Amino acid sequence: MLIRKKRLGEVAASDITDYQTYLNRRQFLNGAAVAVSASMLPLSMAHAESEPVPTFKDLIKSQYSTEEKLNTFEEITTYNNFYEFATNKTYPAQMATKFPDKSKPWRVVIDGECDKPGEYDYDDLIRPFSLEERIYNFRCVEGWSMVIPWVGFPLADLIKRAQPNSRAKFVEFTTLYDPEQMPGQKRAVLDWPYTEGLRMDEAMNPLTLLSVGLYGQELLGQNGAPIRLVVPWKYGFKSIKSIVHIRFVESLPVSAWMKAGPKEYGFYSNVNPNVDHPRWSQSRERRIGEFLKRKTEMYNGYGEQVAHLYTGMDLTKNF
Ligand SMILES: Nc1nc2c(c(=O)[nH]1)N[C@H]1C(S)=C(S)[C@@H](COP(=O)(O)O)O[C@H]1N2
Ligand SMILES: [Mo]
Repeated sequence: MLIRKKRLGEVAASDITDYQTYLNRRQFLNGAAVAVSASMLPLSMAHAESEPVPTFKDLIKSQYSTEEKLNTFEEITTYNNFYEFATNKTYPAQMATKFPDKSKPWRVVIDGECDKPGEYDYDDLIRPFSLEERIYNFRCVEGWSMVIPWVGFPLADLIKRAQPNSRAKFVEFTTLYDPEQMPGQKRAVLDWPYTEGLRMDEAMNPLTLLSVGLYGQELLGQNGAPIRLVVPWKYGFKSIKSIVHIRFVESLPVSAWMKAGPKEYGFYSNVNPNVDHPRWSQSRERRIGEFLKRKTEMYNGYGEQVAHLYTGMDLTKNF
């Protein structure tokens, strides 16, 4: 995949029209919804009631954005993976409508091998960081993919603020553990809470984001509100949702998926069409909304930005 390089700060007309076209179409659908009762509408249209409010304004498309066609807001918010709510793809949207509970503060702890650890309320955490780069990411997971206009900031910005020390080799992330809010955690499908990890250089790569929104509005529960990771050259499960803890560590963090299936889920999980999952081929993917499968690209098309991180490594061993 070609990533069109753009100078920072350059605003293309399409950056604005993507979202404006979307809003106009929503308005039209809302009009139609008055005539037909919501229960008669297909799921995607019934969604018209929860109209996105563009919370984030004056967003500028990042130089790393792809020009590929975006998936729709409906697709992105109704086809999800979020085991804390359900193990299928459609229930998280229905189960996470009240998540996270707005009456509870969302706290994020940053600690481990760093000079400036801290515990932040969500608003304080994100306030210092610019949200003006909207990155059109592209995830590819177990045969499906989407193109999503994430709103977020580079994880590197937060890492610099925390000032990791020389022992910090990896970053470990942890999702909220609260079975009352996340009923899936009452079942032992994974070793809760969900955890993930990145090597420090992966975490510092400018493509690695902390995302707080998509399509100009705050993240919905099913997409990992209020803050989640986005690592576009890795399989989807690396992009951990609803983060409450970021920790700098010396040794390789064992993620929830590595514990669940060490032969199937490695630490790196870079998108690689040449290395199959033990139970399925990873050479092709279905872009949600398309009928025919397309070829999966090495590093999900981001090789130019990330291949250097893995030079000299055997990618069949370090899967
Ligand atoms: N905490 C948590 N994070 C998670 C998951 C999960 O079950 N729990 N699923 C992962 C997987 S497998 C995928 S494919 C992506 C899906 O993100 P999306 O629903 O926003 O498309 O989230 C990832 N992050
Ligand atoms: Mo996934």
